Amino acid sequence: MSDCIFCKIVEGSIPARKLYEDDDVVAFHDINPVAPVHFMLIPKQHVNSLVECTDEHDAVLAKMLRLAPKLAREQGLDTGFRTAINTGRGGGQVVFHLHVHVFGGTGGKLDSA
Ligand code: DGP
Repeated sequence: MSDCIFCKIVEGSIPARKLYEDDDVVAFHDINPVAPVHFMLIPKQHVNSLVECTDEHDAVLAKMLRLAPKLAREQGLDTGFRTAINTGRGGGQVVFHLHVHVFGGTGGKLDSA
């Protein structure tokens, strides 16, 4: 998707503070963090949201969820973290490229995503 900002981050045409990358997934820090640590995991292959996911996305969805605790630990979130997948306009989704938010570092006092 040529007008997708997260596809541009995948391609490298827009800079991002990446913390992880492999053939399927990229993780980078959120530009508007809501917590001391706030990054997101995205699939490299464009899919709008969780609603559009099909069987072919099972592997990358599992990979993102399994990477979340590993990357959270690497970012110092030793006591836990929160995840969020905003889905659709009604779910607060602003960027229509599937992403898993991971955030923490506020000592359990997070009350918004
Ligand atoms: P959501 O509401 O779940 O669609 O959140 C989209 C998030 O994406 C929001 O927290 C801000 C972040 N974001 C938007 N544009 C950029 C960008 O260009 N770079 C980075 N690193 N994050 C972005």
